[in-house]
Amino acid sequence: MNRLKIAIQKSGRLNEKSRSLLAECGIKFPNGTGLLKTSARNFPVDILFLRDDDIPQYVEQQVADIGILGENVVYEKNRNVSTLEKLGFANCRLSLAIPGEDRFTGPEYFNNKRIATSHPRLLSEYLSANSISARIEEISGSVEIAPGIGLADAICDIVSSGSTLDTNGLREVITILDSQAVIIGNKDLDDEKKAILAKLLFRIRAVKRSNENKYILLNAPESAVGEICRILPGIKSPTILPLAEKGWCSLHSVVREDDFWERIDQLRKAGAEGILVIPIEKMIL
Ligand code: PRT
Ligand code: ZN
Repeated sequence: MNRLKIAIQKSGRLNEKSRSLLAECGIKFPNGTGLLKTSARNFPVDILFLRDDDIPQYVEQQVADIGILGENVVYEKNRNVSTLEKLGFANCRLSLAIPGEDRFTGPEYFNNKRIATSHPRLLSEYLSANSISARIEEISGSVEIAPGIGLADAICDIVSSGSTLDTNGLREVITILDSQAVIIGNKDLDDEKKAILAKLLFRIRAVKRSNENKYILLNAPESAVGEICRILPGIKSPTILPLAEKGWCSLHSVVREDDFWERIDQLRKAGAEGILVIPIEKMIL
């Protein structure tokens, strides 16, 4: 029986989330650290643990069939692979940052400067698209210390909260790329592997949707139901059940995590009471 080979990061920021995503998809595999390869017990997949930088090449060459990694690495490595699904975690951006005290005049600031980065391809694409001539100092880690030790005048690095830049007296001035974890795939999978992949993506989408949405229950006077249905459209439309108290009903629906608080404010204004919000375990449309 054919098995789909999934590459995930061996250790680092993506490791735990990648493992838990597979676990939430009901895929059971041994949890040992230090493993290079393992097989799921209840789903036809093998899991390879690799450095994220190597995943695009391995997927292109079909050492792995699919892989989970940051978009920044996918674009930087520029291999012949397809992006199959955005996963909504490990959100970050690739940005240019300069010493905090420097005046920033626009992209031309970088003319004739030395910029340290571990993303030389993306940086050089940005520089040529903006007709800037700068020197790229490629380093593999701790990019943020480069200006402090005199290796570079500025940096191009991954930023998430911005606190690393702050600590190192640097200021983010231009975002080159927004990134999140994605699944990439080999372009020539056979039909059997495609079928396993389709099953896996179906589960991943259900997990992703459940993380992006919450189940909401509330009580409301019947007169407010029309307005509340406009605020909470639901999957098809909200479920409405009568309450024992005359003139009142209970409404059940889903609400998106990202505009959740805004919706709650609108619901309270519309007359909703006793609002309960519950995590969703899986969401299948
Ligand atoms: O060993 P391996 O090569 O597999 O791992 P790695 O060291 O190359 O990568 P790792 O584990 O650090 O990051 C993996 C992926 O996580 C990256 O490719 C990004 O897609 C994503 N990601 C999300 C981040 C961050 N957030 C992040 N904050 N990658 C790195 N950082 C670093 C950044 O380089 C900087 O040093 O964190 C610092 C900035 O963080 P803030 O919060 O202070 O701004
Ligand atoms: Zn890496």
